[in-house]
Amino acid sequence: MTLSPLAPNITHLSHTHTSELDAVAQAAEWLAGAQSVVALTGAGVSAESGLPTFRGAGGLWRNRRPETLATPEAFAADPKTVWEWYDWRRSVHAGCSPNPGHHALVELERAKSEFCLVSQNVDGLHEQAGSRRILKLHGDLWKVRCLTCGREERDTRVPIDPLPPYCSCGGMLRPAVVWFGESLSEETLRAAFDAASRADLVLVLGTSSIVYPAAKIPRVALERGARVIEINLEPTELSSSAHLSLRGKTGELLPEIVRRALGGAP
Ligand code: BV8
Ligand code: ZN
Repeated sequence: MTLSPLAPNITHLSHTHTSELDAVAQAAEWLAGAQSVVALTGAGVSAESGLPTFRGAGGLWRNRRPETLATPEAFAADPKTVWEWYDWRRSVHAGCSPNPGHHALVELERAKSEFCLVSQNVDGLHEQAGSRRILKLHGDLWKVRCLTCGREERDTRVPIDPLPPYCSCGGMLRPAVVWFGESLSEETLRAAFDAASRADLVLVLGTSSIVYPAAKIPRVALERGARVIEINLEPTELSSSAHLSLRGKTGELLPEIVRRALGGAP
């Protein structure tokens, strides 16, 4: 266990440290005593369900990075190609199911009266696992919105044919997700920041903490004195500010922490 020079109470644990067990015990103790919990999730939480993350290996599609496809400009220039990327992602998602990390968050929601799941993920696995109190910052891969009449509805066709799809009004449909350079829903963002400012514990799970404004959520909580626990395979932009940064898989560490926090024997 190495203590960061930045703040004496920060511990960084490598996957191999035996003290990782201490960190799991410490995280479980903080979680057991927390009154108001926020969990911020990213693509890493869905990785163990078989979904490629954004910036990790496998995140490329036809050698293009998501940042060059998930933009209004890319869609305007070539809607068919952008839809082919989303259709491919929907087909990959259709074969995936929630993993123990998703299920641990459902248990936490049921056990904590003040709990808010704030997700950057658009894959629908949290809802599939049973999460109900969820703020979807970046939209939903399984919803489409008409560029003409604005109608938004659930669309689970796999594959979608033909691409791009059209609305009954004749307008072109787009994925109902937030692209880079697009603003998030004011209402959703306000609810997320409100939850973060009320929280006494924030779990930051499987995110590189690069994308804003989502990455600001744990920092708002830190400023208000909340504890922040991160679980990630590798160090991130947030690690040096987190009180506890565990190296490991969310699908393995989070269920163990939740099990202990909710009364399970160590
Ligand atoms: C906004 C939906 C106001 C689409 C997504 C310049 C010009 C314009 C904007 C900007 C700019 N510079 C910065 C910005 C702001 C920009 C931004 O933050 N850019 C980044 C790249 C620097 N943000 C925006 O544009 C936002 N809007 O700011 O509006 C505005 C308006 C106009 C102009 C300026 C500002 C909108 C952001 C939303 C973008 N949409 N997705 C789609 O999905 O198709 S974001 C996309 O990234 C996904 O939602 C994803 O969830 C999100 C974050 O990525 P992560 O989830 O963290 O995934 P990543 O692969 O990065 O990391 C995975 C992590 O998991 C890794 O750390 C890995 O180690 C770990 N991991 C892997 N496996 C496991 C694991 N950990 C544990 N266990 C495992 N098993
Ligand atoms: Zn329409």
